[in-house]
Parts: sequence; structure tokens; C-alpha cells
Amino acid sequence: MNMEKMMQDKAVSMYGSDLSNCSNEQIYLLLLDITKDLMANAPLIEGDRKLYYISAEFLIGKLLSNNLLNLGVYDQVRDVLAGMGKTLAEIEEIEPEPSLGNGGLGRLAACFLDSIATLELPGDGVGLNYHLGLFHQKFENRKQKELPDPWMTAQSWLNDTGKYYPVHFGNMDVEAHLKSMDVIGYTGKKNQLLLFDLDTVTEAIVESDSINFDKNDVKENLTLFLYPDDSDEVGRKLRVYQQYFLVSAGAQMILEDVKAHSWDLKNISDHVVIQINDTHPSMVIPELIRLLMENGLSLEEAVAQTEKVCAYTNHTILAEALEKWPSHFIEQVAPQLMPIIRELDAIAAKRDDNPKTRIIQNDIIHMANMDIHFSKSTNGVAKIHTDILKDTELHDFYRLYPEKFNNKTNGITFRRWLQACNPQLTKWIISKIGDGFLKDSIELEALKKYAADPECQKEVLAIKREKKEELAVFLKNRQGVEIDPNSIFDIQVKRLHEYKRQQMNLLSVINLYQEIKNGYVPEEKVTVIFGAKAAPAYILAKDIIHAILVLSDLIAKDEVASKYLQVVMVENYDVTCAEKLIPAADISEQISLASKEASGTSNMKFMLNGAVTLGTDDGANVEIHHLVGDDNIFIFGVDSDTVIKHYEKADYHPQDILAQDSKVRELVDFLVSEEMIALGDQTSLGRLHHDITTKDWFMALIDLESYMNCRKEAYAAYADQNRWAQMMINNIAAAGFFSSDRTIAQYNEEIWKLK
Ligand code: 26M
Repeated sequence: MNMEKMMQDKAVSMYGSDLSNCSNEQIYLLLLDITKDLMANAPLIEGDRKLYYISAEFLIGKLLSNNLLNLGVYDQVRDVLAGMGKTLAEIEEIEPEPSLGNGGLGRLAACFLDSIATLELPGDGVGLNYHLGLFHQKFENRKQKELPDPWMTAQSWLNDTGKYYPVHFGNMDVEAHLKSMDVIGYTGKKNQLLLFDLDTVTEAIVESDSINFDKNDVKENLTLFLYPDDSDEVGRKLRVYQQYFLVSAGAQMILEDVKAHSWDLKNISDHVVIQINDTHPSMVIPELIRLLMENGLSLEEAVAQTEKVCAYTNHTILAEALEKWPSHFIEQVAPQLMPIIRELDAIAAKRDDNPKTRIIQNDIIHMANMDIHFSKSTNGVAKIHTDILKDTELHDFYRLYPEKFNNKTNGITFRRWLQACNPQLTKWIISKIGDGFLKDSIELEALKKYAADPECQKEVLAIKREKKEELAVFLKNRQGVEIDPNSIFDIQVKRLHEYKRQQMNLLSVINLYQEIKNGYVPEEKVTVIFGAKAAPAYILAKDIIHAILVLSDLIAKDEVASKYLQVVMVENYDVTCAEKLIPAADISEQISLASKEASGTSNMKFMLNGAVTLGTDDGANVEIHHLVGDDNIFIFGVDSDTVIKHYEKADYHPQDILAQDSKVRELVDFLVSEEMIALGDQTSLGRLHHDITTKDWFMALIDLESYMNCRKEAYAAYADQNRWAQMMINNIAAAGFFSSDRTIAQYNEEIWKLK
């Protein structure tokens, strides 16, 4: 295929002009057209057993590079563009990013779709087509402001299937309109991402400079927004509407597919597996039972089949994130489900007399409980997370169904998180060990033998330097901030949450700032970079953002401190940003309170790109630690058992630490110092200070000292560049385990059993 000719022909047919005269936007649109045509012709992956990965979120990111790569034409397009003096990155700037996810859970679903198609497993994603993605974040007066984030344009990756499925709510009937996107795997075969939408949704009801809208008219707002939180009652109910809309249309579509294949619904579990991504789509269980009964199965048959069809993934042990709906919500939104849920609760009661495993408790429906009883598999997303589920959080269920519990440590697609975002490093790896690792990621281990080679060390350092310079250009263009590629890039990017402890990072930066003010001269300049969105109703999270932005300006204004230290908070952290930040990182901050981060996935992306982890033994960090060994990671902090015991005994009090440790006291008090108040909002900073000194629910102070010491060690290690490069190579070499191809192969072997 001659890509140059295809592009030329498209330029003529679309614009009647020569390719060389096309604007970046025109080039983007013609590439979109060419790519969609190529994908339309790709064969669908088929089989007599199919997976449906059902999820409220698919954080797919921009798709042009990704699709070109998987179609095998990335290099050709890059070369044609190079001939015109352009880069794919410039062209991709035109593409809007569909932000159809909050964070790790949604991004994981997107990586999984890539791997499912690449392994040629028949499996589609099933989700919702939100008109506005997660809000667009702006900083105003050093505070987060939320703006609408429209992403759907006239031409996009989205296709209209023309299909509709009726959904009956208690108070109205609607039609779910099925849209789709092709998901092309690395071998050129494809699955689908199936997204339901509602034609009556009206973007115009959203104010243009806020994300406020009338939540009462469900027909106008059902698929309008991705929900970032559960802040108020109407919002929560709208979320239940969304969830039922997703599962009802999804289950109907699945049954239609079974019938189209002339498969017997009585044996649906031979042909269908539904992976339930967290509890958001859990109502698919009673809905599938209901529909199977409508199709002639008895309750017993329908329940037995559904339990064999469904599998559930848990993504968090945070109590506030485990969904529980008052039965009157379901009564109003989907009354037809209530008799079924009551039957399921009765069956659960017969299986176990422990009241804690009941589905309905005090008229509240516990979605995770329904999932565990009525699906064949319950998995956690990293070894430590699954162990905690078995030993504590879900212990009662584990005793009841030990055979259902299993671990599937998360993974990431190397196509996006290495090949597309770091072609330089990819090329270097290929030059050392060949390209076999692109199919079998474990082959990266062969890099180990180059870790001590000074020539190789020089080469990876040069690549890192280039990526740091690229990031500097990107940030200058994106938000006008200048950073110094000579400094250590120390990066924490993830949703803002107390358990992730961005506030601990902040306190440690305050420490460094004060030390510099007191005459300490650091060996290396440090650029500490944050990127995080806070749920709009999560006040403390927004207070932390405010404190970071205030400190950032405070340091920048200080002539001495700014020579050695810079704090940058990137605006509107999204997938596109991540693809620039991660390859440029020296240090990967993974500092959650042990036991709280189920897995984390940016930790994997960072290590794959040669950053060294500074973190706690939490989530997948535990497995990273094990794979790279003590010499190639910086681990600090109390372990998960200690944390769990503190919660059980309720004996952690920040006051105790503050009373003994005057240094910590001083750092925390700096939050409300005159310097900070001069630039910041006293109420917000005071609230943060008050919380940390009186509650500190996620124990930022318990690890602050050991974190600061460990961070210093990491900075000192960085000064020995050869030693550092050795750590970088050892991290890249050990990253193979974290390919989502491995994760998906395990899901398939142990749960899905496709092909
Ligand atoms: C809800 C309301 C208020 C505050 C927080 C929440 C909330 C917190 C966590 C809601 C959902 C949450 O968990 C879902 C989730 O995104 N989990 C992430 O899943 C990733 C993929 O498995 C993991 O890598 C992350 O560790 C995990 O946090």
C-alpha cells in the first residue's frame, strides 16, 4: 500500500487540493478517513464464545497514533508527514481526547480492549457514550475550576450502527441508540467498543463556564456527563438511571447476538461471558435474569446461567466507593428488577446465614454482594489487593466461595505506553534485543545484561534527556510554563485523593524549600510535577490542589529557592498529558497509604519508560519491588498490616505525631504561614491544616519522615548518573510482566476460556 498516494488521493477527493497545501486539521481529517476505511475492512474477531467487557468508563485517549500503529502503517504515515516537514504529534493535536473515564479504572478498560483484540480474542467493550467527558480542569486564582469537556465532533471515530434498544424506566421509556468504534489489535483484526447513547440528550442545558445543569430531566441529561462523584441525591439517582440504561440495552444486545447465532439461551453460559468492571454495571445480573425469564427460562435456570456467565472485578477497598443503592432508588428507576433482587437476596440468605453477606440490608442494596454471590469469579487487581480482599474486606465471602476468588494483576498496553509515546526508547530496545518483545513482553528481560554497560547507560540517559526536552516544549506550549531539563523530573500524576497522599508530597516539598532557605545547597535541581483532577464536590482534594498551586508560586517568586526547586501543577491532566509526562520522568511517585491503592497502573507505565519508583509497598508497587529488587527502587513507609491494624484499633491520631515531632509540626503549620496566606485562600488552607492536624484519615503524617529521607536518598542516587542509568535499564527490563497482554491471557485462561 502506498500511503503517500492514498493521502494525496484523499486530499484531492476531500478538499480538491494537493496534500502539500492541506492544513493540519485537513490532514487530521483525511487520516481519520483513511484509517477508518482501513479498519472497516479489517476482519472481525469471531468465535463460538464471546466476552463482553461491560464498564461505565473507557478512557481511550486519542486514537490516531494507536490505530495507525496497530494497522501497521504508523511508520509510513510518519515518513510521509516528515517529507512535508510535519510530525504525527502536531497532527494529533487536532484530535479531541475522549475523556470517558475518571482515571485508572477507565484507562485499564481501554488497555484491555487493545490487548483482547491483539490476542485475537472475541470480546467487545460495552459502555456509555457520554457527550461531555470528565470535566475540563482550569486553574483560576490558584484553584480548580471545572468546565464542560465536549469531545464529539462531526467527524470522529464513532460510527452509528443505526440500532436502537428500548429501555423501560419506572417513569418513562427511552430508546438506547447504539454507537460503536472499531478496536483494532496489533495483528490487524478487530473487535468493537459499543457505546449506548440517548438521542434526546441536550448539551445546551449545560452552562458554558461551569458544569452545572438541571439534573431533573433525565431525557435531556442521561448520557450527558461522566460522573466524577456522588455529591448529591439527584446526581446519585441519575447515576442509577445511567447504570440501568447501560445494562438493559447491553443485555438485550447480548441476547440478540446469541439468538442471531441460533445458540440456545438455556446454554448461554457456553457462549457468553460478561466481565463486570467494578459495581457500576452490576445491575446486569438481575437484568439478564429478567430477560432470560422473559425468554422462557425458569428463575432457577436463569439464575444458574447468569452465575456462570458473569465475572466481577473489584477495584478498590475504599468503603465510600463500594456502591450501595437504597431500594427505593431501584424501585423508581427499574421497578422490574426489585422482585428479582429480592429473590437473589433470598437465595443468598439460604446459602449463608451470615447477615453481612446479604444483598439487601436495611433496605439498602449492596451491589458488590450481589456480584459475588451471582458471578463465577471475583478478582482483585494486584496480589496485595486480592490478599486483602480475601483476608479482611471480603473475608466472609471468601470463606463461602473460596473457589471464586482470584487475582489478576493489572497491566498496560505497550503499544500506547512505549511504542507510541516513546519511539526513541522503543528503537533503542529493538537495537539491543530485537523486536520480539513487542509480541512477547517478557523478552525485555534480555535487557538486563546491558544495565552495567557504560555505553548503554549513556544511550538511555540521552533518550531520557530528549524526552525531558520534549516535555519542556509541550508544557511551554500548553500552559506557558518553563521547566529545566537539567533538573530531576520527580512526577506524581493521578486522581487527587487523600489516600494517594499528594498532601504528603507537598509537605515534603515544603521541607526541601525550608532547607534551601536555611542555606542547604542541593546537589541537583529538582522539578516536582503534579497532575491531578479533584472530584468537584471533594472539598479537601480541592484544598490540596490550592495548596500545591500556592506553594508553586511561592517558590517561583523566591530568588534563591527557585534556583534549586520548581513545583509545577499541570492543568487538565489527561491521557495526552500522561503520554508526554511519563517518558520524561526520572522519579515515579507512588506514595499511597499501604493497603489503599488497589494496584495503580501509572507505576507500570513509568517503570517501562525508565523512571525509578519512589513508593510504598502498596498495590502493584509490591510486585514491581519484587521484580526489580531492593537496589532498583526506593521503598518507604509502614506496611499494609500495620495500617489495617491502626484502622481496626482506631488508634492513629495525627496529634500524637505532631506532639513528638517538632519538624513535622513545623511543616504542617507552614500551610497556614503568613507566606502561604499571602498568596492563598485562608479558609481553604486553614481547612487543609485543620484536617491534617486533627483527622489525617489517610495517615500522611505516619510516613512523612521516612518519605522525606527516602526521597533524599533517591536524589543522591541520581547524582551518580551511571548508577542511575543502571537502575533505569533494570526497571525497563523487568517491566515485561506488566503488559496487559499478559493480564488478558490470564483472564482468558482462568475466567473467560475463549478459543
Ligand atoms: C468515590 C466517591 C468518592 C471518592 C472516591 C470514590 C472512588 C474511589 C475509588 C470511586 C471509585 C474508586 O475506585 C475505582 C477505581 O478507579 N479504582 C482504581 O482502579 C485501577 C484499575 O484497577 C487501579 O489501578 C487503582 O489502584 C484503583 O484505585
